[in-house]
Amino acid sequence: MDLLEPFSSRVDLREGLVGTVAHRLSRRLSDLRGLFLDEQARAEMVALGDPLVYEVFVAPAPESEGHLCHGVTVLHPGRVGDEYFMTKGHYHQKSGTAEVYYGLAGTGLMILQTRWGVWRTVDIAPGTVVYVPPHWGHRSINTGEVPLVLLYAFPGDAGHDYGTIESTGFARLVVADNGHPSVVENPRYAVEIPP
Ligand code: PAN
Ligand code: ZN
Repeated sequence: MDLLEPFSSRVDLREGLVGTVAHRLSRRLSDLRGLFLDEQARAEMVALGDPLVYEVFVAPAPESEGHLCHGVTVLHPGRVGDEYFMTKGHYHQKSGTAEVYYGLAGTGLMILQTRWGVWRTVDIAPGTVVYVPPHWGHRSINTGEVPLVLLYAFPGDAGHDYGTIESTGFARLVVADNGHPSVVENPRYAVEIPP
């Protein structure tokens, strides 16, 4: 039996996760080609400075069965056209694995979607716990003016499928309408064909 030493990290609302951190993953707007509806606006923003959209601070839990991968996502405020900054979004590769998110700072939404087009949105703010049940794809969206900071934990063997969302998108977009978040149909959404 491999016995892992207990460890702890600390959440800093500006710095993300500090202390015991395995790695830090940064996504700039240049990494998010094709994610936003207004591709021209995205390309212009990349040329004008390529803002940091989000960072994921990953605690050093093994990515294998029995463990709990966890960390902190810091999603910055901003918009591409009318669309708020958001994460790429994914399904778990091992589809029957769930996830828990906990809102630490900022305000936003999570959009969750099944492979057959059922979608839901859930508001997230400090103190909100969101349960992402097995089989639901998920994406976080910052609809506020300050970073949206989220703690997450999911089974170590879950894995990530980004390709499906890259090809289908989510059924809904979250856009600013007179300064307020509005959930609208995604004209590019392509539902998957059930097997
Ligand atoms: C989270 C996400 C994180 C970044 O840890 O990975 O918020 O979002 P993307 O992975 O969609 O870029 C999670 O849901 N892990 O399973
Ligand atoms: Zn996930």
